[in-house]
Amino acid sequence: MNNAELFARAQLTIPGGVNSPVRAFRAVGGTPPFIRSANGAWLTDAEGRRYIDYVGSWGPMIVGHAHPQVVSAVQAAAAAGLSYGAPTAAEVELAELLCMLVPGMEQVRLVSSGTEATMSAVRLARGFTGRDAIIKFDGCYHGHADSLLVKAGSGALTFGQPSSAGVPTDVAKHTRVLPYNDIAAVNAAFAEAGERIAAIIVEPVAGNMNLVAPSEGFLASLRALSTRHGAVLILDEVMTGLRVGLRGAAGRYGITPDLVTLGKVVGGGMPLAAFGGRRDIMACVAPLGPVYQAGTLSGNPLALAAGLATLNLVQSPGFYERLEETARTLTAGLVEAARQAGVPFSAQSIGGMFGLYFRSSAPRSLAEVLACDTAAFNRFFHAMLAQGVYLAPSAFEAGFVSSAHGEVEIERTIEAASQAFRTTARDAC
Ligand code: KE4
Repeated sequence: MNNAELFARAQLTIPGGVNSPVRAFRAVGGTPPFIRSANGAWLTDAEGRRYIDYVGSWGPMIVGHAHPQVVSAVQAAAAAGLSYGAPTAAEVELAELLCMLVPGMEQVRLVSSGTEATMSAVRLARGFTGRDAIIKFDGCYHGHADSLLVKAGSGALTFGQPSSAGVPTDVAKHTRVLPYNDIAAVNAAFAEAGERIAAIIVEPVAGNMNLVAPSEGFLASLRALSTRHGAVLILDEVMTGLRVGLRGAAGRYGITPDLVTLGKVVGGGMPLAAFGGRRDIMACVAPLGPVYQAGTLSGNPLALAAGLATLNLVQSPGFYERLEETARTLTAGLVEAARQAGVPFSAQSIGGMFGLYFRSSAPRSLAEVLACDTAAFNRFFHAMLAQGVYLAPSAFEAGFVSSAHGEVEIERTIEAASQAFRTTARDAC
C-alpha cells in the first residue's frame, strides 16, 4: 500500500490515522509518509522514498536511527525477557549515571513518557509544598497531563483556562500561564500569590513553539524567585536534556533546578523518561513518602538497554561539539540559501536542536513566533519533503540533528533548500 492508501486505512481505526496528533500533517497539509524503516540520518517510507530526517522521532534519535550498538543492546535485553516488574541492576546503573550528569539530581524515578515525568513532578511539587498553584509559560508544552493543558487566562495574572476539552476548570484554575521570557510577569505573579505557588515549570530552551532561547537572566530570575518564595523550580528537560549538551540546559546555563524531567534522548527511542532532583523532595515519593507515583513498565529492561547504550555513545569525547557544529553548519547554510533567494528567513541552533523562522530575526516570545509567515513555512516544508528532506511538519516545532548527519546530508539539505526557497518565493506572489 502507498502512503495515501495507508493513511486512508489508518483513519478508519485510529483517530486522525495517527497515535500522536502532530504526525497527521494537519498543520502543513498533505499526506504523511508512513515510515517503513530508518537508518542513520535517513528514513524510508512505505513507497521506498528516502528522506534525510530532522525530526529524529522528536528528539530521541541523537545517535541516528538503528545505531548498531543500541540495536544489539536491545536485542540482548529482549533475549533475557521483556519485562519483569521488579528491580534490575540496569535501573541502578542509569540512575547513578543521571545523578552524576544532571545538575541538582540527587535521586531519580524512571517512568515511560515525558508526560508521566512532568505530571509526577508537578504532583510531587504540590505534595512537597502543600500548595496548589503552578506557573507555566505560553508556548511551552509539557505533555498532556490535565494541569499542563492550560492556556493563559484573560490577563497574565488571572487563572488559567483549559486548552483541551475534558480538562476541568477546577483543575486549570490552579495553573497560571505567563509570557515566556517575561520576568516582570513572573515577579508580579509572585508578588500577588507567592506563598500559594507550588512550582514553576519551564522549558529552559523552548522547543514546542519552534525554538525560542531563554533571554539573558530569565532562568536565573526564575531560580531566585523560586528560592525566595519556597516554590519548586522544575526544569522540563524532556527535549533539551542530553540534547543541548551532556548536562542539558541546566548545565549549559548554570542553573540548578529543584526538580528536572527528562525523556526522549534518555531512552534512545524507547519509552523511557524520568523525574528527579533534590533528595528532600524525592523523599516524598512513594514508597518513602505520601506522593503516589507508579508504573507497570517503569524501568523496562529494553528501554534501559537503549538508554544506556545511547548515553554511552553521547559521552564519547567531542560528541556534543560535533553535534553543535552540524546544527550550526546547517542553519548557516539555510540562512545563506534564503538570502540568495530573497526570502525573509532566520534560523538558530542550540546544541543539537534548531529553529527555522520565516521572519527576519529569531523570535524571542510566542507572540513573535506567531508573527512568522506560517504559509511560507508550509510551502517550504512541502518543497523540502518533495526533495527528500523531512522537517518537522509544523512551524511550531524545533528540528534535530544527530551524530549520523554528515557532510553529505547537510550539503544535500542546503541544496534542496536553495530550490525550496525559490519555490517559496515564487508561490508567495
Ligand atoms: P511525551 O509524553 O510525548 O513523551 O513527552 C511530553 C513532552 C514533555 N515536555 C517537553 C518539553 C516535550 O517536548 C514533550 C513532547 N514533545 C513533543 C514534540 N513537540 C512530542 C511529539 C508529539 O507530541 O507527538
